Amino acid sequence: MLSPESRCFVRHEQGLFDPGVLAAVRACFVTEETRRQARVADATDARRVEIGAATVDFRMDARWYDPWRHATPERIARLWPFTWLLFPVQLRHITAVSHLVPWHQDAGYARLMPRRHARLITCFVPLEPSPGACASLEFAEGDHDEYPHQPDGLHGAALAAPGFDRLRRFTLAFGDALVFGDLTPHRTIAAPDGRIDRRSFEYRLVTPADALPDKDYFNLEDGWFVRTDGSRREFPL
Ligand SMILES: O=C(O)CCC(=O)C(=O)O
Repeated sequence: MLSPESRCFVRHEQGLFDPGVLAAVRACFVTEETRRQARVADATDARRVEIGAATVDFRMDARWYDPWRHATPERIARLWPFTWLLFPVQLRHITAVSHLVPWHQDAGYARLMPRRHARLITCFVPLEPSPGACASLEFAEGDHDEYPHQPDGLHGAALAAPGFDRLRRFTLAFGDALVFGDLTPHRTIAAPDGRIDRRSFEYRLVTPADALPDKDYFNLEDGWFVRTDGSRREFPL
């Protein structure tokens, strides 16, 4: 269980996902990637591809929710009361220095959205078989207010002058995730040997009370795609 009040935390969730299910989902990612990353819908999609993020077409796939469908209630309860995933999930395959996301708080990105959730958390799921040997995330510890953000190259929101003194990194195994609040400063870091080649999912979650009307979510507790008006569908397309 998480405290809905705290927006500044990071937790290493060990064994959140079934490694077999995650491996099958990773295989789909690898198989589909080239074809669906070529389906660039517009200029925004083109910018996503330039920073290693997925096109809208690639993000629209029911299989990206399989890791949650197969997670046990006990594991899902670790994230409670954040039980609604924003649809669609973000996918990333970073392969270049320009793909490294600079220091930011997710609240800074949320401000760029036309409609903003009051608060959200992120569940970062690395998809390479040995995540500890791949590019990952670094976090700044402590309590932080929301800082001003500005664009940095192709990245929409970055902290202007990050000067954090207490930094934290984690060594993840396949099936682990990092769960963090939307005021937790973080950035992408290259692998310990300097390589940049990592696929991942970024699931963003809200409490049902913070969900926005006329928007789709995936309800972790029953496996349906839901809206605040009570409607539910198998997949929102
Ligand atoms: O995938 C990455 O390297 C960065 C992800 C990130 O910054 C985020 O999920 O907020």
